[in-house]
Amino acid sequence: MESNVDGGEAIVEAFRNLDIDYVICSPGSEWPPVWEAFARQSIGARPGPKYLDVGHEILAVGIAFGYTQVTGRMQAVLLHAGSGLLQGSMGIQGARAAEIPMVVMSGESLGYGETKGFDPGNQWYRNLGVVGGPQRLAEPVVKWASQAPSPETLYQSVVRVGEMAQRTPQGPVYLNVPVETMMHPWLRPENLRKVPRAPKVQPLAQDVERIAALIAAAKYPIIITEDAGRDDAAFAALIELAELMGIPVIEGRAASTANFPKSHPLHLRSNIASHSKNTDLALLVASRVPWYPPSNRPLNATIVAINDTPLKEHMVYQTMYADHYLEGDVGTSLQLLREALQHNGHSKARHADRSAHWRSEHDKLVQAARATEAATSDSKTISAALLCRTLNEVMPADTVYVDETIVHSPILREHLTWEKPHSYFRVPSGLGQGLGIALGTKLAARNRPVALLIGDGSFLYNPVLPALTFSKDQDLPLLIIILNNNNYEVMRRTHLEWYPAGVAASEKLFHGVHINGPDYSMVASLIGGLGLRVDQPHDLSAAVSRSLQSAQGGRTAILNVMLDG
Ligand SMILES: Cc1ncc(C[n+]2csc(CCOP(=O)(O)OP(=O)(O)O)c2C)c(N)n1
Ligand SMILES: [Mg+2]
Repeated sequence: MESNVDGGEAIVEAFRNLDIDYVICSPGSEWPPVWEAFARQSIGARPGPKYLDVGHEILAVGIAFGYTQVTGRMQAVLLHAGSGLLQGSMGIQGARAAEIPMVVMSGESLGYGETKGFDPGNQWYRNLGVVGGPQRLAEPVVKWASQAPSPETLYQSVVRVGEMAQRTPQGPVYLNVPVETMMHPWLRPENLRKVPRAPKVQPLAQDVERIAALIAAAKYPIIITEDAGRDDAAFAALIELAELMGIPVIEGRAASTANFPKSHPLHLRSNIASHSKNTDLALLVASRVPWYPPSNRPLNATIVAINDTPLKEHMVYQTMYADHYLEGDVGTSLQLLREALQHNGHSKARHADRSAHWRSEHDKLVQAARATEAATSDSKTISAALLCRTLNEVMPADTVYVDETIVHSPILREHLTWEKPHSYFRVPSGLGQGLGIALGTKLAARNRPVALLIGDGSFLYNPVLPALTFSKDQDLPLLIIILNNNNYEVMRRTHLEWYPAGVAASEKLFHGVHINGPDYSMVASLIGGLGLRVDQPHDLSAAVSRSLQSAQGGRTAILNVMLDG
């Protein structure tokens, strides 16, 4: 047994055995026991997670989010008391919705300075206490929230939250660790072991056979997906199933990632409505909100939801009108379906006609998109389509795009090209998370260029200075491209749509849209980065190239692109 260690060591030891790579902390005065354990880890040159200090909670949560999104590996986030937890709660809520496993912890003091020989600091008595404990604040945005019961149970409590976070549906789990519990001596048990990762779960064979039979019998099957590409194996399995049966793949409006190669002949972009009348089988592959309003479903189709957790507890209302469910790991389910169909005599050759038909539809859609991009050639202003065209020309094929734009997001999804999984990530709802998620993405994918595409309003909502500081300090250069229309354009469009003949429309007197921002690119100079503002279409390509070079050379670039709307 190791002597002289306390609860701080128990926590870090649990992180080691949970295989956590990074402990991302927005500091607070409860954490000296954990810092002491990290100091011991450094001095002893022991293997273990790397500790990172971050200057804002949204950033800390976003970095963990972005890293896990790319690697699939759960990380730990340490926040401060109730206040830091509240500050980070928008990001934690985003992680819950995106099913990102995460251990989130903060502390409280239970002794209020009355324990002989230990003063936690009078701030805990004056300001920091939360009636009922900080877990009350976390409850609505995590899977499970509670207090570590005692020093003796602390290690296993941390292990347990880590294990829970990785069970389906994956998500953030919160543990409150009182200061006194962390300061209490801990006798490390001798037989501590690595914690197993959550096993994958697969559907029953008879359910797979039943769905395979539906696919085999369908005349006009379609696949709709939003999240299949989160997992490399599911991305690959989706291609194999689609190719075997000649089924087109359509990405839903809520697609959160790159789910299918853009150039694949079975990729039919995102127009679900054009298939609604004729499809007789809609396979919803990791697709939770395939059509809107929810009742606007394909009426003649059998609907099959294929997902590990098709019914999302974080949603207030959700119906897919599913006739069948295939539940379990998505990649495994798709692979089992393909194997069952192959076993029953299906082959690419047998469905070659259907594949050829969809190839020609795919070609038409691609041509239409290229034509829209080409039409920007002699434009006097910069449109989002021109920006996409330029990015397609200049950026390397392995670029990862992180998207925190609003009105431009559908244009980006339509026009940007990518082929590999993890080439695109949509930032979850709640403006301000883009920079953190982009930094976490870069932390996980240091060899790939990471480009954050962000609206000017969205940029304002981000903790820009802490993010730039972290980027410089941790050598995580980003390419930040601001799609600047100098307003909250979505608010103007919403107002106009609701009141087409209203006073605001006739007088051009809109509220809720005003920004009048500075040249945001200038903040790059604070960290020795490159800042460029571009107004003219003919300057765009060179500006993107210079920004890319800067980021590739280790200096974050901020490119402020003045758009025409
Ligand atoms: C934290 C938070 N506050 C407010 C909103 C409401 N909101 C949604 S979009 C938006 C405007 C974003 O502006 P910008 O990034 O410039 O995009 P544009 O509307 O110009 O496309 C706002 C304020 C939000 N989503 N999240
Ligand atoms: Mg804007």
